[in-house]
Amino acid sequence: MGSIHEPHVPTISTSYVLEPADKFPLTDECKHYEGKHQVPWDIQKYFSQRYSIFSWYDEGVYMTDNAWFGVTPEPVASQIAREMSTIDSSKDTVIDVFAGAGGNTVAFALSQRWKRIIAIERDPSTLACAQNNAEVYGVDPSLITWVHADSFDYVELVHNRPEELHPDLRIDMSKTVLFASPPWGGPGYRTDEVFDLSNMQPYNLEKLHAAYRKMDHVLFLPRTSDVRHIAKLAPGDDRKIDVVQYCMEGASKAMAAYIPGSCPDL
Ligand code: MGP
Repeated sequence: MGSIHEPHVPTISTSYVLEPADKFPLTDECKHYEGKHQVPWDIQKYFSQRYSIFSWYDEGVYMTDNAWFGVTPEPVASQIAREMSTIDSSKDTVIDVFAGAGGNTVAFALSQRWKRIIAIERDPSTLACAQNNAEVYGVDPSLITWVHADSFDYVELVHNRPEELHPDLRIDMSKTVLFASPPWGGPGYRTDEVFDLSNMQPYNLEKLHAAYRKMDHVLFLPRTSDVRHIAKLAPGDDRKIDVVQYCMEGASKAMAAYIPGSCPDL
């Protein structure tokens, strides 16, 4: 008996180095703690502040244990989103390069200021939490393009090989603001009276600046960061960097530096 031959239809598939992420499933690392007794000791302080971190915590917010240290509390994330809303209206895209559990991404989305939000997270469980939390907050899913990647790889592709990015991840740098809330190397920063940003781990100020300097960007940094160090990043004598301290209940939580991009050919 002869075999049946299917006609050979060539398929054209285009694969990109980075593509938008699908919905990631919650994993065992993604937790919604309901009582302090369930919470590891080193994050119990943050659990006590859970409603200032996410006011809708009880509606089903999930976080990984590592995300608790760095997530931006909701009032601060909302204030930053309000401040960034006043950035010149030619900008229509914001990139949250360290999306974490989604605190800032959700605030950007709720501000309704941005046509596109690109949110990058390299840990799959943390990304799953962020996607879940955006849903909890009722964010329009079409507003956020999630990316599962190392954000330095993404930024490098944006600058040097944009054709290797899926079209939904390509951006016009002149219309984009980058927001970076990087890891600070844990809560140890608090022991320094003035925090030396050259020592920030795993990415110090020089590394962040080298990656972002061509774009308008906002760096979210320890409250005691050395502002003289930040001032050196201004891209010219006539350009200024705004540094804002964000406080809750009268005490600073962190600062943000609003840094203009330098000319692309610098
Ligand atoms: P904190 O270190 O817990 O200080 O973080 P706090 O709450 O003032 O504690 P106290 O005991 O000194 O009073 C304060 C805020 O900084 C957190 O809510 C986060 O928004 C932010 N934050 C803290 N860490 C360790 C990080 C980090 O590593 N990365 C980022 N991006 N933000 C962080």
